[in-house]
Order: sequence, then C-alpha cells, then structure tokens
Amino acid sequence: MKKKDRRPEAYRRLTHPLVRDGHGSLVRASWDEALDRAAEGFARARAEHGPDAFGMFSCSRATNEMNYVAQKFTRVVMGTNNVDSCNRTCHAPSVAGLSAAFGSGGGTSSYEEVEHTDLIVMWGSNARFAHPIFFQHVLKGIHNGARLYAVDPRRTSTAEWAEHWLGLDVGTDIPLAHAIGREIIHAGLANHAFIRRATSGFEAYAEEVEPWTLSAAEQVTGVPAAAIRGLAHAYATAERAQLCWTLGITEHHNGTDNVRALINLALLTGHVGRYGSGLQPLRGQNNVQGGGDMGAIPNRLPGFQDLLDPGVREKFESAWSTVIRPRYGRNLTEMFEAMESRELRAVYCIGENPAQSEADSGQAMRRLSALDHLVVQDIFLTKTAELADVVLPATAAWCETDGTTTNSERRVQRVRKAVEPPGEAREDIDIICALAARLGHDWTFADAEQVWDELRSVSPEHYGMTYDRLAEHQGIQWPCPSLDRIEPSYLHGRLWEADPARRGPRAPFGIVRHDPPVDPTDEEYPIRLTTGRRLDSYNTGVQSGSLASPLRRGEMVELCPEDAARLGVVTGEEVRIASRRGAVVAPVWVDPGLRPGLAFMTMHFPDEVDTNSLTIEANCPIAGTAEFKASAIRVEKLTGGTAAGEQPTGDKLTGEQPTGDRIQSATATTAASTQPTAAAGRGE
Ligand SMILES: Nc1nc2c(c(=O)[nH]1)N[C@H]1C(S)=C(S)[C@@H](COP(=O)(O)OP(=O)(O)OC[C@H]3O[C@@H](n4cnc5c(=O)[nH]c(N)nc54)[C@H](O)[C@@H]3O)O[C@H]1N2
Ligand SMILES: Nc1nc2c(c(=O)[nH]1)N[C@H]1C(S)=C(S)[C@@H](COP(=O)(O)OP(=O)(O)OC[C@H]3O[C@@H](n4cnc5c(=O)[nH]c(N)nc54)[C@H](O)[C@@H]3O)O[C@H]1N2
Ligand SMILES: [Mo]
Repeated sequence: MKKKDRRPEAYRRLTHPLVRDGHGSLVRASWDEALDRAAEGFARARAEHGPDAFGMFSCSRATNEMNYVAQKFTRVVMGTNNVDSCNRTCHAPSVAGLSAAFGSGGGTSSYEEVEHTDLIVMWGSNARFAHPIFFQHVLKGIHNGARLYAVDPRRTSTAEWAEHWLGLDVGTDIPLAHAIGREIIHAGLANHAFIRRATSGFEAYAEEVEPWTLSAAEQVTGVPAAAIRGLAHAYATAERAQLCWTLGITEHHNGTDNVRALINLALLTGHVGRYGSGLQPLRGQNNVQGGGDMGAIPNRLPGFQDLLDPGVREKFESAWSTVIRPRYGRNLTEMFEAMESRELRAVYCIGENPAQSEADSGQAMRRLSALDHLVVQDIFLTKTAELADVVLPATAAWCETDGTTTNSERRVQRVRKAVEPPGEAREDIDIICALAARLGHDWTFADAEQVWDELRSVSPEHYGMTYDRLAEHQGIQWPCPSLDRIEPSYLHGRLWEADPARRGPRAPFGIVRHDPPVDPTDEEYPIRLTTGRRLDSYNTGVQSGSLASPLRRGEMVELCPEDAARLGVVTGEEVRIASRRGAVVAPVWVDPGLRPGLAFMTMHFPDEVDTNSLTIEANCPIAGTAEFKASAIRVEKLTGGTAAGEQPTGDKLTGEQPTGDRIQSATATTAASTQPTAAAGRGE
C-alpha cells in the first residue's frame, strides 16, 4: 500500500499540469490541453506584438542539455534573443568583468589548485555556508599551509576559519581594493615584468588608486590601516594566491566595477594564468555556469560565442536552418522593465521563482501579474506558478533525468536518472520539444546525449567532451577542443608566454571609482541591511522548505548587540523592519559577528517574511544585477500587545530610532560619496 503523503501542500511535488479556468483558479488539466494553451498564448503574443514580446527564463538547476534546448526554442521557434537566467541576479558582473579583462567569462582556476596555493582570499563570499564542497578544498589548502583571509562586513562562519578577517562597511570594496593596489605599488611589490608584458593601462590605474592611502581607505571602509597593509603585503609576496569572490562583490549597483577592482590586483601581482594562482568567482546555482555556456543568455550563442559576430551567426543559422536576429536580446532585468512598458507580453519561466527572488518583490509581482501569458514549468507550485496561466510539472534534473552540468571550475560532469518522477511529470526537454512541435518545429531528440552531440558540433570549447570521455575522466573542464587531449586546469597561461604572438591580447586594468550604495542611510532609515544565505536553506526555500521547523530557525533580522541594546530588543522578540519600499515583521537574532549599523536577513523564508519586499532594484548598468546587498532600513520595537503582522504607526516609534554615534558613523560612511583627493592622502 502506498504511504500517505503528510507533507503540507506547499512541499508536495507538482504531479499534473494546471491551467487557469474561467473563474481565475488553477485547475487540473490534461497534458494536451495544457500544452495547447501554452503554445497558443506564445503564438498569439508573437502574432500580435512581434517576436520580442516573448521572453524565456531558463533554469540553472537543470542540465546543460535542457538549457541548450531552451535557448534554441527562444531563438528558433520564437525568433528572439530574449533568454536569460538567475545568473543576472548573481554573477553576471563576474562574467562581464572577466570577459572585459581576459576575453572569457569563466573563473580562471580549479578547485584542486586551492589545495596547492599559499594564500586564499575569500572576498564577499561565505563559502563555508554557500559553497561547502569548495570549502573542503580550502580547508585542505589551509592544512597544507595556505593562509586564509576573509573580507566581509560580517564575521561569518568562513571568517571564523581565517587568519585575518577584514570587516569592511557594505559597498566599500573599491576603496579597499584600491588601497591594497596602491600599497603594493608604493611598497615596490608590483610585478612590473608581468605588467609590462601582459597588461595595459597600468599608468592610469596607478593614478586612479593614488588617493587611496591606507588611512583614507580606513576612514571609508572601517578596516584598520594595518589590516589593509597586511593583506596587501601577504597577497603581493605570496608565491601563489587565489582570489575568490561571490555576491558580496557582485550584488551591487556597481557590481562589474567591483569585479574589475579585484581583477586589477591579480594583474598587478601576476596572480593569474599559473597553477595555484587565479581568480575564482564561485558560481551560485549548480548549473548557472553551464546555462550561460549553453547560450541561455541574451548576447551569446552556445559555447559563449558572440551573437553579433556574423561568422558565428552564419554557423548557427546553417546548423539550425533559421535566421538569428543580429541584436542582443533583453536580459532578465530588462525583461522585467519591458513588462512594465507592455513590450513583453508572454513569458516561459522554467525553474525560476522571480516573484520571490527579484529585488523589490512587490514590483516584480505586479509586473508578472500584468503579463498576457505566463507559463511556469517547475517541480513545485511556486509563488510565480500561482500567477501563471499554465503550470507544467517537470522532472527534477538532479536525480530524475540524464545529462550534464558545469560547475564553477568549468568542469562538465554527467548526471544520471536514478529515480522515477512523480505522477505525470515530464522531462524539461520533452516539454519544450512538445511546445516547439505545436509551433511548427519538429525536433526529436532520442536522448540527452543527442542534444549534447548537437551542442558539441557547434561549440569548439565542448567538442572534445563526449559522454564516454566525461565518464572516463569523471568530468572535464572547458575548454576541451580536442578528442585526444585534456587542457590545463587553469586559464590564460598564454599571458606568461615569451612569444608575443602566442601571448595574445593584453589584459587591461579596469579604471573604476568608488560609488556608494544607491539606497542611502539617513535619520529615517539609519541601518544598512545586507541579505544572503544560511547553510541549512536554499534560495527562495522552494526546495528546502520556506517555513521554520524544529530543526531550523526561520527568518530573523540579525543585529549586533549594541544596536539591539539601543533598540531595547532581545533575541526572539518581533520587530518591524521598514525600507523605502516595504515593511515586514520578523524576530530579532542578536549576533556579535555583525558590526554596528549593519543588519542581516536571508531570502529563504519568503512565505513567512518577504525580505525582497525591502530590497532595492538598483541595477548595475553593465550586468543588470540588483543591489541585493545594500538597502537602508529602520528597525522598530513593537510596543506591548502589537501582534506580528500588524503595522504599528511610525510616530509612536520615533523615540526608538537608534541615534548613537556608532550607527551615525556607519551612516556617514555609506552615504557620503568619497573619492579622497590626492592632497588629503599626502600626510601619510
Ligand atoms: N546553503 C546554501 N548554499 C547556497 C545557496 C543557498 O541559498 N543556500 N545559494 C547558491 C547561490 S544561487 C549563490 S549565488 C551562492 C551565493 O554565495 P555567497 O555569495 O557566499 O552568499 P551570500 O550569503 O549571499 O553573500 C556572501 C557574503 O557577502 C557579504 N557581503 C554583503 N555585502 C558586502 C559588501 O558590500 N562587500 C563584501 N565584501 N561582502 C559583502 C555577506 O555578509 C555574505 O557573508 O550560494 C549558493 N549556495
Ligand atoms: N534578497 C536577496 N535576494 C536574492 C539574492 C540575495 O542574495 N538576496 N540572491 C539572488 C540569487 S544569487 C539568485 S541565484 C536568485 C535565485 O532565484 P530563483 O532561481 O528564482 O530561486 P530558486 O529558489 O533557486 O528557484 C529555483 C526553482 O527551480 C525549480 N527547479 C529545481 N530543479 C528543477 C528542474 O530540474 N526543472 C525545473 N523545471 N525546475 C526546477 C525549483 O523548484 C525552484 O522553483 O535569487 C536572487 N535573490
Ligand atoms: Mo545565485
């Protein structure tokens, strides 16, 4: 007898298609009915408003093969390049920054090299929680003698393992990086031979960082001058060094500039292009690297080939018997803007939950609700799916399908079907192909390998990775252009070649300038809120549970002991948290690892506390990534008898506003646009 499923409805897998009925409810439908409805809506949007009225959100939890087919559907069936994924909310600035410096957006090293290096810097990255497998390699590196530095506003679990923690104010990474660069130059520790041979723009860079003396940077970042100097000397004198970063760097309105500021340090010291030395942006979802590599981004065709290159387009046009629009599509952020202007009418959302993951979720929900046609293909009934016209139940890529995924070190690995999917759930690729067939394109792929072989035929970087070879080598890193060779584990070794012809283009320094967070702290909103992750939960909680449980605390606003004392609140006490966009009620967690004036919340429990109703949609103009890491809030004590969810009036609480020196100074630091003058620094 089958056991009864006692989990709450929200935790149960989707087992059959749903369509919206005449009364506005989602009701059970047959696959034929659901697929017909989905395809009709797409066809209507295209007929009435043109191909660019369609947009695809592709799933970074699913396989490379699925992402390849999703972008092909977008380009060939719908005739637009409007395809993107969660990379936009995440590491798009890393890809943009690395591409600008080296011509390729991938992280330059391998996990193994972290075990064989002398210095590891985790910058804006809580890998102990968010990349635990990578962190095992870090621990082995430490065991082998590597020194670990952590640069994070919070004393995180990662920072606990570090020899030195540099606790900077949110959004002050460029001053810190520039001060490190200046110190390296002034101490005579720059690798001038490498700079001359392999880089360009050093003079302009040296000029740009010149005002950032150690004391000027200390004032703006809050990091003691001696600690900045310590990291500068450790990094520049290490034989081999790994600079790793994640969202503390990228999720800012100037995320790409932040990334360039870190890359500059590697160019200055030559810590790139050699075994044990490199730049590692640890990617977020398990296959977000692969999704981009497969062309599920608006400006690249599979194999990260530029859509505007006529030769590249021609190759794909003949392979796919189609015409590719010679214009970049809209990225995720731009698609949301186009929903507002009604230029985007229909969205096919596969394995993303933007109703809860986008910054300023109130605005995101409004925009999604205004679409003419929304099709959601997921394994759970998400908040986004609740807004859909058609919901299609998919298999879970990680255990119910065959294919490959690509991790942060560019390693393509096989995943294999291990269990049967529940109910009528169908494979993502089959569903997309069934829709393509209804829209006049008959693609039949016998299996995932056939999709992969089609990809290999158009992507030189992947050509050498047959399924057999992937199994034989337990995964292969790209680039792998040949069937009989495995390339080195790191990229850009060419920069060290003596022969200029083999060395290729120079890597330019990025000339970037400090620009503080867009949402200013002031008297009304005196606290800087940053958001991020915990070890025990995953993103919007769809797959890890979006409610507190006896094993795990739910959403809490984390405050430092000084701020909690000033507000007169203790751990467990509910408070109201308000930003310029929204307000929520959540319990307090007092955390001595936080610095005064800083609060932390996660994004994991949006059904209980919708953190993204507080965050600001201030986007990096180059990458389109929002400033999830810096909002301004006020925290209000709920006076006696106010139940959770009720909104106490602001007036009553004015007296509770923190006004102490420490918070004021944090406010002044983050709100002032500070490019110190060279003169100011001369006293040092
Ligand atoms: N357990 C778990 N693991 C995950 C996920 C999950 O939800 N749960 N999600 C996955 C995904 S999609 C991603 S993208 C990764 C993200 O992995 P991480 O980027 O490591 O995770 P976050 O906690 O979002 O942010 C990292 C750190 O940035 C710091 N930070 C905030 N503002 C600043 C700043 O201005 N400067 C600096 N230097 N640091 C700052 C925060 O204090 C935080 O500790 O994790 C992946 N892994
Ligand atoms: N405040 C705040 N907000 C943030 C961030 C932050 O740091 N702070 N980080 C941002 C980042 S880095 C990211 S990546 C985004 C994450 O944003 P999303 O990608 O929107 O959120 P997830 O919760 O990861 O949703 C993944 C979805 O994929 C579905 N899924 C899993 N496997 C499969 C499969 O095989 N097939 C199909 N069809 N579906 C599948 C899951 O059920 C789930 O609904 O959030 C962003 N939002
Ligand atoms: Mo992410």
